[in-house]
Amino acid sequence: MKENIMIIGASGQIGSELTLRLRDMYGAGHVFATDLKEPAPDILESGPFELLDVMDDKRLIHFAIRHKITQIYHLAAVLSGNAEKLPMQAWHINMNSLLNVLDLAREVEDIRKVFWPSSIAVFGPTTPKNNTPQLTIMEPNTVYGISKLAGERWIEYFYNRYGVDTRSIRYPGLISYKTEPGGGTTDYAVEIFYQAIKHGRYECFLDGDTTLPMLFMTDAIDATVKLMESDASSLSLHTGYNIGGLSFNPEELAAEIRKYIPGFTITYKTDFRQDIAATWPASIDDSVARRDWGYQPEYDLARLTRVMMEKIKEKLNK
Ligand code: NAD
Ligand code: AKB
Repeated sequence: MKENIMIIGASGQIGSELTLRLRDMYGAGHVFATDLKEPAPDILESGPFELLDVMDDKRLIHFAIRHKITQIYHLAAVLSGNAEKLPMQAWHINMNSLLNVLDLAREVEDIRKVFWPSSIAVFGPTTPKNNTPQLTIMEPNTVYGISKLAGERWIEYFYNRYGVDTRSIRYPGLISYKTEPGGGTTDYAVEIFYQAIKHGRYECFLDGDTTLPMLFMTDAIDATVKLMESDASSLSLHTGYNIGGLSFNPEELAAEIRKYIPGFTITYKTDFRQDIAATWPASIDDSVARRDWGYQPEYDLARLTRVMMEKIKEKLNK
């Protein structure tokens, strides 16, 4: 059966790269990008795009039927930093958008798989901080984390109750050069490169020793596609899979950047996002993802920094 894939939130940090990868794999005409806002020109030019609000359940169902959609990647959400500014609105968007998509998949027979990203934000202050296990104490105290944990319970419920093939990854902070991040706590690890190249200095909103799990976008996209392509029989989980990769703090990232910009300085002025980061893991045990579907990240901190420096310089010089 030919796949027709719908991406919701295609203009964001992940969607702007995932859409292009899926178009390479499935053919541009089979990957339908949607978002509330216009995407980058390469997405507009390489295949179908439509402005669509995921909260509009009627348009969603018409869209899915009209394009004979078989898989959905639902990426639209309010991220951790922005969610703390408007908690009720963030809860409404994060939960009801997911329920709209799950209900759509339950009703429309052609839709066979749904990908919805979870986050390391599902963990909280009582979770073991180092090498955080797949199954552990989860008492998140941010609205974003609570919505991700509730979302994980819902996707598993739809799998068990209605047979919707839901798949999910608990992404760590994602680092990329194409599209800037959309209001999270790990955003510093992208901002720092732009500020270092433009001004030779950066004022960080997290403390220098705040170690968090991070991943380069190429590894995140590879993991997503690998999970979605895996045989259903190999998957032992239909909640979010832990994936690790890198763990570093602002001080260590700054030291790596200094290899390219020796005079680079970092100063610290923490805000509410430090309190969020303090509740998240420092490193992740991803042995279940490695076992079930062969997760294997490739970028270390040195390689990630080299690519980010090169690509952001190129982008700023254009
Ligand atoms: P982003 O903020 O960059 O992109 C989200 C996109 O969703 C935006 O383009 C936005 O316009 C769109 N959107 C918002 N409301 C919408 C609506 N009502 N209808 C349609 N589109 C809407 O986010 P991202 O970083 O690409 O994250 C995508 C998903 O991955 C989210 O669920 C996020 O929680 C999760 N995630 C991201 C990271 C990360 O570091 N980027 C880490 C963990 C989990
Ligand atoms: C955020 O910081 O909100 C995201 C995430 C880790 O979920 N990058």
